[in-house]
Amino acid sequence: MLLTDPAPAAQRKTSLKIASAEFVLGVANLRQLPRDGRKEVAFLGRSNVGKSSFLNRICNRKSLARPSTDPGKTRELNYYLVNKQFYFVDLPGYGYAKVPEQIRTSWGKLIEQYLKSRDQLSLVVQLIDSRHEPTELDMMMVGWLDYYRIPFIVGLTKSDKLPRSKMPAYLKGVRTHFEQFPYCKDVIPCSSITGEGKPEMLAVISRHLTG
Ligand SMILES: Nc1nc2c(ncn2[C@@H]2O[C@H](COP(=O)(O)OP(=O)(O)OP(=O)(O)O)[C@@H](O)[C@H]2O)c(=O)[nH]1
Ligand SMILES: [Mg+2]
Repeated sequence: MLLTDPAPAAQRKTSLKIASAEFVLGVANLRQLPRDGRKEVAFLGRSNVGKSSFLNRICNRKSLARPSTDPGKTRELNYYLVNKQFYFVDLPGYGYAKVPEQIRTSWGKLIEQYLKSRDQLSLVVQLIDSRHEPTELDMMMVGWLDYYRIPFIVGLTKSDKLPRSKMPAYLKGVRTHFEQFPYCKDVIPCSSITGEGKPEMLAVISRHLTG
């Protein structure tokens, strides 16, 4: 079972420091992807799960990525250059029912093509709302990641909304759910309000960028 992080305690603490982060590009068509070969870490999850908010939190910025008041708004792959070295990619949220079927299908294709063909993709942060069971689409995405052999971690967002007493049992259930996937490297509760999960996530990201 790969969910138990194999790194020794000292290494776990070696975290990434984010000194700079800037928006560089919105990609609606894969032909527009950067060609500079920098490594990428992509944030994936259903619409409104908290991708943009958590990205802001880990970059110590309030409005780098715009959190949506209007779910389904992030329609492009948004590229953020971090420390002038690598990219964080905020992927369009999937599963928002009010988006027309045709657009949902084209987003799905864009995301799948990206995941399957992007050699410099080092890690995917799959975000799942900690107040709900993973949806069918969440499980389909995780299935893709594993099938395409892309290392991923699961971030359980909005952990501030889950009563503390419920977290251990919830976490155990979710870990059991994901431990069947060899490419799932960790499951981390996180909150863009309290900052929970940020050091742990940065440590895993750092290892995948340098490894
Ligand atoms: N309580 C709480 N609310 C959060 C947290 N993260 C995000 N939210 C709220 O959830 C809503 C959606 O957050 P976003 O960051 O825009 O979600 P997203 O996944 O980027 O959404 P799309 O761009 O539509 O795919 C906003 O109203 C946020 O304020 C969190 O950790 N805790
Ligand atoms: Mg967003």
